[in-house]
This record gives sequence, structure tokens and C-alpha cells, in this order.
Amino acid sequence: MHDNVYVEKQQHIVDFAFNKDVVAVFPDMIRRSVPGYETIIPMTGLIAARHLGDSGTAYDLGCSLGASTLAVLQQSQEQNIRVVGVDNSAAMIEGAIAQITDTRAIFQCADLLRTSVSGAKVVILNFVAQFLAPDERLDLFTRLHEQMHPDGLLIVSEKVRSPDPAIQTIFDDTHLDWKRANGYSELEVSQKRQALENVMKVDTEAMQLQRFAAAGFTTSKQWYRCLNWASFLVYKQLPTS
Ligand code: GEK
Repeated sequence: MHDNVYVEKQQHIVDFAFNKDVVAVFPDMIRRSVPGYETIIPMTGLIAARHLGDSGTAYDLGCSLGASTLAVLQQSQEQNIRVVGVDNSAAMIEGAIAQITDTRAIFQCADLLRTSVSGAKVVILNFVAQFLAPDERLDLFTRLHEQMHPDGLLIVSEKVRSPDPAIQTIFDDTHLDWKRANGYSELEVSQKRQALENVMKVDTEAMQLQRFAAAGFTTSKQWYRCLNWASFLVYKQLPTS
């Protein structure tokens, strides 16, 4: 379904929320708004499935409609793996359950800040930590580090900002042009921007890497970047070959 959430002029722009209107158009919205989404999700599936091997549990925190969950399952024939998708939007979880029938997937409507990932070999946070309050982020990653399997791998994708204002402006302007090229009008672009202002606080790449280290992860590497969207592989212990 086509994303028309911000097509009409709104009298009051309310903070962006993952409500029923957004859920109905979500796949179209995220594909046309997040540069690299269509590369990051299938690669997440591939990387996570390789890391899981023949058994073990992956958590897809902030799973929305389960795109990353499905990507993992599509890359693995193993019957002893599980992917637990967690989201605190009931409408998202209802949509995920309706669409993904693979019995290796389990969906939970819950706050990821209160969800245990005990023993997880893989935890995926694709475009989610950016919606948490900045002072909750280090505590979350520290707890994930504590709870995950000793060989645990985190896959984290985020919007980032550049410390260099000139680069930030170039990337931002290019992103807006890309959204226009994807069919969004000036009104849609500016109303969405206003709606996101209070709910999305974005860190730099250096802040992300620093936080992973502070949480206890030994190795983190940005494996993908398109403008201000980045994805990181974050290891408790780098596997030895
Ligand atoms: C994808 N990963 O398609 N607890 C649980 N869920 C949360 C919380 C929380 N505290 N805060 C936000 N969410 C998906 C895309 S979208 C990204 C993720 C975007 C959920 C929220 O309900 C929404 O479904 C998701 O995080 C963020 O790869 O829309 O830009």
C-alpha cells in the first residue's frame, strides 16, 4: 500500500508514532525513506543465518512487520533455529503474525527495554535504537552484552549524523532529493521531518562505536553506509577462523 500519511496538509503535526495508519503503509514508507534499506535487510538475514549455524536463537528487536526476521529465516534451512521478533506496537506485531507463517518465528508485543535476550547468538536492532531516549542506549547495549551467548553478534543499523557540518548538509540535501525522486512531495517531506524531530535523536558513527565498546563488545565494524544510514557488526568476541 502506498505511503500517503503526510500527503494532506495537517493543522498540527503530532510526533511520529507507529500507529495503524503507519503500519498499513510501512513497507512502502521505509523503502522510500531509508537509503540502503533494501540492501541492509537481506544482508542482515544472510549474516545472521551464517552466525546462527544449525541452532540457536536470534532476536529481532523493534521488528515492525518482521522484515529482518523473515530475511534470516529465508537464508536458513535449519529447523533448530528460532527468531524472536519483538515490537511494542500492537499493530506491527499483528501485521507480522498475519504475514509470517514460518513456525521458527515467534512474535512478542513488548518493550525491548524489558525483553531478555538470554543466550541469544544474534540480536538485530535495525533502525530502532535511534527511537530510544539517548540516555537509555548504553544501558540497553550493556544488558544485551551481559545476556547474549559468549559468541554473540549484534547487528545494528541506525541513522547517523556527520560531525562535519558541510558533509552533514550535503548528505541531508541528497537524502531529500532522493525522497523527492521516490515520489514524495515537498509537503510530505517537511511534515514527516517535523513529526520525527522529537522522537529521533541521532548519534555520530564515532558515538555508536564508542558505545559498543563501553557496553563490553570487543569488536565493532561499520559494514555498510549510504549517506547518513549505517549498519554495524558488533561482536562479543570476534570468531577465530
Ligand atoms: C525493519 N526493524 O523493518 N520496544 C519495542 N519496539 C520499539 C520500541 C521499544 N521500546 N521503540 C520503538 N520500537 C524494522 C524497522 S522501525 C524503523 C524498525 C523506522 C519499534 C517501533 O514500534 C517500530 O516498529 C520500530 O521500532 C522502528 O527493519 O520506522 O524507521
